[in-house]
Amino acid sequence: MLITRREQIIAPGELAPCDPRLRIVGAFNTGAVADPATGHIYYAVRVAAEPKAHPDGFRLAPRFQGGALHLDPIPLSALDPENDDPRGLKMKDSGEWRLPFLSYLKILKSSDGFSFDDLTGIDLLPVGNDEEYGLEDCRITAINGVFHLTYTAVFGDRGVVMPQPHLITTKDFKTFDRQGKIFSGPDKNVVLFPEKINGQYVALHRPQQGGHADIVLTQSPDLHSWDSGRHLTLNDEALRGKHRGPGAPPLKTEHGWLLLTHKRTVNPNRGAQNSPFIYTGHALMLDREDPSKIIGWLDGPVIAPRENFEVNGYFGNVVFPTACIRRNKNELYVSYGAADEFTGAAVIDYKKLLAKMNWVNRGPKPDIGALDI
Ligand code: MAN
Repeated sequence: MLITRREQIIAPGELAPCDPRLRIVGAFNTGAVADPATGHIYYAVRVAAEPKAHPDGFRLAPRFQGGALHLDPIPLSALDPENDDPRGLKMKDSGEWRLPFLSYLKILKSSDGFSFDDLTGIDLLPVGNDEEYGLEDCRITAINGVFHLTYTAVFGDRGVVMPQPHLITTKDFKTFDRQGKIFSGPDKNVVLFPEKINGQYVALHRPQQGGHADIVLTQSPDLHSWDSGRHLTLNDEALRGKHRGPGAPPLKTEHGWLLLTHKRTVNPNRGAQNSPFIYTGHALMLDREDPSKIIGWLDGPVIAPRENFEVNGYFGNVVFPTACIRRNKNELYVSYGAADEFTGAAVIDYKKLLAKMNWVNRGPKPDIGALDI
């Protein structure tokens, strides 16, 4: 079996909200990193919180501004009854959008990757107008002993929900330095490589260009000014997907950079209870020296919604990988969002993954038995 362990590790009901007027509806899309000093794993959980109650005839839409939570009343009659996506509130007349939830990050720690002694953690709440709808989908990369938290800051830009990647750095997960915006939106899913390549920081991101959403590799001398980037070189038609994005920060291996991605496809079995899409996790191997080149890939997903907590939830049928950590020679530890509600963790048999991958421009598959991995 490719996946040897797979569990729900965090549920929203286990966490206390940052404000008594809110209830937590999601604890998902959780970035994770191993602390080299202790072997503990630090997490940045995306907490999504909705107003606990709504006045009759209204839906409250949360917003965090000037250090305070605001709940804006929207008459139910103003909402588009045709919109069936629970992730957004669409106005009937103007077509404008608000979010039904506020997101923020909760920092937690685990010694084994599956259990937590304390779920109180530290909350990173919105700061500044360009975070008014929250902080979403954090990934963590250690670069030169500094943990880099890249996340999507979200705000309302004339009725459009605008996602922009921001950066927070920390050395100890106790004090945090807000570095602000690192890419202009609409853009999401920034993952940083754990070391400079050819003297430059390297990132993968998923800018939204004319409805097309795909993975772009870009470089920077300082993490703030980036070159225009290039799409990952796709050697196989099967890899082209209109909606895919970086999942976990790339992991350095002896074969290249192992990258977990997510991909959105239309749910063929969509019924009244089912979400319109399925989100799956995939695996690519990128060239060590030129990571814009895909040198290996897995046919089909490495992980797809299967367990109850992945299939049923706030937005069902979503598996959204956000961290990939080498546990030992043979095991990868993956944390992922499940159904936009829970955090899952899985252990993947690394040798089997390599053996199942296809390799391009490399002749025959590497002899997995002989590899020192
Ligand atoms: C979006 C992401 C995530 C979310 C998925 C699935 O693409 O930004 O926040 O988990 O959709 O709903």
